[in-house]
Amino acid sequence: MTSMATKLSDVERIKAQSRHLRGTLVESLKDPLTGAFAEDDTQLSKFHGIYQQDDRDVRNERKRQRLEPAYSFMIRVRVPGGVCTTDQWLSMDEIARTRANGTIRLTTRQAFQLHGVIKGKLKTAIQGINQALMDTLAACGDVNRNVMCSPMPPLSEVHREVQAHAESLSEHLTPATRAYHEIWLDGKKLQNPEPDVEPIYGDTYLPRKFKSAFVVPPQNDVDVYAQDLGFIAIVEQGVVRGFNVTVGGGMGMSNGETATYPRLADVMGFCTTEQVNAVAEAVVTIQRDFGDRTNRKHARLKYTIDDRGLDWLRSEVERRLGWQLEKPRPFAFVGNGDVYGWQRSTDGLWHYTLFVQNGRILDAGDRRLMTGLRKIATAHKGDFRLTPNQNLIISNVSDDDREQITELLREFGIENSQQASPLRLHSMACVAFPTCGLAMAESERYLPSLIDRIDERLEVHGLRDEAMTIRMTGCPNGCARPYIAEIGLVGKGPGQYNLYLGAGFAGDRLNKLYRENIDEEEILAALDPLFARYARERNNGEHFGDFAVRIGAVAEVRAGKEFHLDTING
Ligand code: SRM
Ligand code: SF4
Repeated sequence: MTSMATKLSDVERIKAQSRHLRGTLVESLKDPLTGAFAEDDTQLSKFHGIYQQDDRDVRNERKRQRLEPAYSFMIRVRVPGGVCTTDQWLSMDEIARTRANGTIRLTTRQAFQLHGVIKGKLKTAIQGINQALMDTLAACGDVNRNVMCSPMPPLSEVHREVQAHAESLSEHLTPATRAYHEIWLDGKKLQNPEPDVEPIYGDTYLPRKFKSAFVVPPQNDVDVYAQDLGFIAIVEQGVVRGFNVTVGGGMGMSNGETATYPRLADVMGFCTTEQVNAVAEAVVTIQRDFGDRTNRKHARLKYTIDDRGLDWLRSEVERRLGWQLEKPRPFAFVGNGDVYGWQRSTDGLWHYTLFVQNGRILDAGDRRLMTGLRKIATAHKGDFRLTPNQNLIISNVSDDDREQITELLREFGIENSQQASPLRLHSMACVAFPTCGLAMAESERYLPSLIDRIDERLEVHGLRDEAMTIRMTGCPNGCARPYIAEIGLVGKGPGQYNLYLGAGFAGDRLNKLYRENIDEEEILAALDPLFARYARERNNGEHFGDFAVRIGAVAEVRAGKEFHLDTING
């Protein structure tokens, strides 16, 4: 028998015994003796958008004092396409201050996260989120996660249409279990008398997490190639003709395990707008049936495709659909970041893309982001869009109201020009310490000061105004999509990072390891000579990532399987 016949992973047992994600979560919530959940429930709570964590800054000290870890929970709130109303913002702001650690985190998948919610406050926090007409179901777990969509401020009609597809797909792939309502909302909203079945997922859901996104060229802001399933809008004369379908993207890998690697998605074919949900359902159910349930490190769609081939996947999709996908249509991407500042859309309204460093909404010194956005949410008549790069768009502002919003941004010290260089505007860092249980090095708390120092080096070489993407994560899981940044920094241990170079500026080529396990001084020493050469030798309009490949600093990576092949270090 093949490796597929080996033992199922333990999470499979937990899912199978969970009665559609119920487990003993109700009992765990009531247990007064600990701030934690029972072990199996910590896996199931993820499907409800809830992660058990502990404060890693005090972990050792508490151990020394023989106290249990300082447990609290992270709550992830789904926001399909990142679109939320000002009322929803104000609710998140209130819940963050009264139930969590007083900050809001905008994620790399256009969702909200709250950190530091203690067990006793979990239920009222979830109920508050539900009252604001949002939910946390399927924000995590082995299911389809928050569906992303390009926020594309300038194109109002196209945005409305593509966003509607994102919402429809999100709805279509939401688990059907009533467990969420029973546990968190006391069954209040329960109107459906049907028995609890999961028509798409089945009793054991997917082998692993699954991610999908819609993108509208030319901006690849959602990083469509990092998604399990992507839909690239083909727009002609302002009309969405359909979508190129991409499959098999993913970032996560494990240190020292070359069988795990980041992989960019392949374009599989083209479908019309009416066919989107059917195509998605076919891909999801194929992954449900063929994904590896024995090894969670080999369980994403990217490995199913590399094991069986793209042609196999396409024909299995077509067999399930009963019709054939069309050939992909031409498209082009120019970058994977956000476009900042005021932009006017085709319907005459205005949108301000606001830089939010690493997605963290809080007041810090003169930059009073949390208070400022609360004031803006109160005054603003349009809505907000969370971007795929951890930023926020103040959306649908009329001519008459634009000045007032600008004034408020200025008053609270949060205008883009008040805070950021081009490098910083193209930066992202994952959460890492102190909440992430998997972090090996700092990320969100460290990248800002490292950028100060890299900016100094860029200044010396006359490159201060160059846009380059830089992304940091505290471990190789890749939550800030670091393997498609021109400068990728991935935590290996306290103060130590792997430096990756050579990704495409549009998120269309993976980077490659350039230096391993280096500290801040070594990072600067590695980058400095490359910046010097880039300033002198670059071609007109050449991006830093392309340059690094052209001069042979790193080899070009053409497929995920090549990611670990020997590096030509310069
Ligand atoms: Fe992630 C696990 C944070 C986007 C790949 N991710 C985690 C956990 C939940 C740690 C854990 O399992 O205990 C982190 C919680 C930290 C904390 O304290 O908040 C975490 N991931 C995040 C967020 C908040 C990073 C951010 O700074 O914004 C992002 C939340 C997105 C959302 O709203 O749903 C986030 N994670 C991503 C992305 C980017 C994306 O989806 O576009 C990736 C890479 C794409 C991919 O999935 O391949 C990503 N996260 C992972 C992985 C590796 C998965 C793999 O296939 O190997 C893990 C670990 C795991 O699943 O075992 C992980
Ligand atoms: Fe945590 Fe690693 Fe994700 Fe950063 S990349 S949030 S350290 S799992």
